[in-house]
Amino acid sequence: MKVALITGITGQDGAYLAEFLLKKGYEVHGVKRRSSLFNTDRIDHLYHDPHEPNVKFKLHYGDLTDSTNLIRLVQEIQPDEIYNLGAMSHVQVSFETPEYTANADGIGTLRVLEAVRLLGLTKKTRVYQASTSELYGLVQAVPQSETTPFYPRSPYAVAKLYGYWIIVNYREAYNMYACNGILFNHESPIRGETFVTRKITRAASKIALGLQSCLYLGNLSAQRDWGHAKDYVEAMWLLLQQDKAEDYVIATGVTTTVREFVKLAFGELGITIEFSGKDENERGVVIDVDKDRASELNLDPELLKLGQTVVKVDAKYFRPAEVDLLIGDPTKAQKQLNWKPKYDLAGLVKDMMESDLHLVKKDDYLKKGGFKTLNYFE
Ligand code: NDP
Ligand code: GDR
Repeated sequence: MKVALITGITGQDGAYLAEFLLKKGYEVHGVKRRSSLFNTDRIDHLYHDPHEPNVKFKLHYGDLTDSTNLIRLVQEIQPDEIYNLGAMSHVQVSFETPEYTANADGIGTLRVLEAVRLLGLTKKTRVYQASTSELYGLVQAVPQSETTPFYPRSPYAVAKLYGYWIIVNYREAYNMYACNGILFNHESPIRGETFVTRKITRAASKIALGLQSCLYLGNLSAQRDWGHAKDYVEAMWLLLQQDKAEDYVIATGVTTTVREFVKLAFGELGITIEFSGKDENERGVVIDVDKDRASELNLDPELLKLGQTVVKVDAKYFRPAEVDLLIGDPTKAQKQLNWKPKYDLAGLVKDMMESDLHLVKKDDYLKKGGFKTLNYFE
């Protein structure tokens, strides 16, 4: 039985990857941070009481900023594979916490590699690094492939640049099986609520139920290559199953603006949005409501009025330096890993909207029953 160690197990990708590896028969260990509230929502369904026999899923307290902790965990677990997914992963927040981001995302990667090296596990343990399309930053060429030059545009991306190169360096210097998955944006129903796709799918659901009046966004013209996280965790695993460690771009090859994503999300609810105005004055207005779709979804078709503004721009969401256009070239992964995503953008939006509409309806039901519902901040 193979043993895997995942940092960032409580995050979107950690949860899907853990599920994927358990299905493959792995023993899965995850590093979770101590927090004052439970932070294991995404993986609770995988958890078993550790007193039961043959438990295959184990959690350990730890942090990427703590090398002795990482060394101890790697020593105890003796993993065949480490997936380093832990990171302060929000680009905008990295402008506010640049030093912490460098420590966790950049030096954190070094700490994982050093744990493997110092414990003499370079021949046994393979390391996957969660690298990112944010490395490309300021557009040099499109579509972006493994050979496109990097030009990071945020403290997050600069920290990840260190992570990328230290992986390459340890591979070359110590002959380790260490590789970078340069993953383009990937989303899902369990995506963090402050990333733009999830912010949109949740807000569209709330607006359709009359629980929110307007969605405030930043740069509507940013273009992203959005895939589904379920497809992308399979690629992570494939990267560690090859004869030779190499770096790969994982992407769909299709790019879409934030504006278009908004239209698709509302479209799932039968609500047609049209955008007008420029820059900070741009707004999204309801121009049609499909009554059949509304009744199919048990929504009130009269709730939204034609001409009603449901999307506005708030400059507070603009970034000090933006990444305007990402579109990946996944040819190498398709050819060498035989990797192909199952979801397209329409499938992704549908999956996220179904889930968020369900969650918001549940919240609404609780609220109407006089129960306290969750507050969401972003
Ligand atoms: P999430 O933000 O959902 O999850 C990040 C995880 O890292 C969480 O488990 C978080 O713990 C943990 N973490 C944060 N700081 C530390 C720390 N100091 N020590 C240990 N763990 C820490 O991110 P995703 O799942 O979306 O992304 C996974 C990885 O892939 C990240 O490294 C991200 O930068 C990278 N990436 C993501 C892409 C995407 O589109 N999703 C694309 C390309 C790369 P907690 O739950 O306690 O906050
Ligand atoms: P990104 O994802 O920065 O690409 O990083 P995010 O969803 O935060 O932003 C995508 C684009 O949307 C624009 N945008 C907004 N973004 C947010 N969060 N909130 C808004 O209100 C908003 N309005 C417009 C942004 O400016 C940006 O252009 C994600 C993370 O998962 C990283 O960890 C990962 O490395 C990259 O994807 C690939």
